[in-house]
Amino acid sequence: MKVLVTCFDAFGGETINSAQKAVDLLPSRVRFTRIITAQIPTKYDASVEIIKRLLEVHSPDVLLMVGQAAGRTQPELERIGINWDSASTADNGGDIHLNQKICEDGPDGLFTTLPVEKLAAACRENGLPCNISYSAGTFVCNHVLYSILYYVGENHLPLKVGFLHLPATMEQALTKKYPFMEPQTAAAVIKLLVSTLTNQE
Ligand code: PCA
Repeated sequence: MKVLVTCFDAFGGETINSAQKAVDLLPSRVRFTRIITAQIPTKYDASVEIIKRLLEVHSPDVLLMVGQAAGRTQPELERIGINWDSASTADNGGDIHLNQKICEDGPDGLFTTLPVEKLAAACRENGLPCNISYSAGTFVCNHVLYSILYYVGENHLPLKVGFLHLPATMEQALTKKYPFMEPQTAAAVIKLLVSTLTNQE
């Protein structure tokens, strides 16, 4: 099995992205599964195009996108991407999307295709916190999640797609009073998700 794990670069005035810190710690294999990692720019359009290209190049069985959601108390697997962009924060290309559909003809929401309940339970059984979230927000992460779910569905691509949002790191919590999780623990959560998916093969 092959899993593509993506993360984003720092955005919104931060100097690091907790997702990048965690993904940087991943090994290239977990059990019999190959892990390919890639960092994506936090830009509405470029991020989607880069992930589409990575899917063509690597043909993974699973795409797990990982993003930072400062303020969350624990890692959360997203259940759904919604067809809506609206954030006053500019992306890393200076683009601001306010109150607009992502895809004019697309459905209002698209569910992720990983077994999120089972995966979150597997993490907890192994002593790692993980929960389900029903909103990936309305910024770049949700945009990418919805766009890729739409693309994979329209093109009948044989891969499962999921999204994990991570809390801030301790370093980020020093200046803002975020709940935090260290990258080593966040990486352990990602590894557990991958090995649980491998066990299901
Ligand atoms: N988090 C942002 C975009 C990039 C990232 O890591 C979000 O939740 O939309």
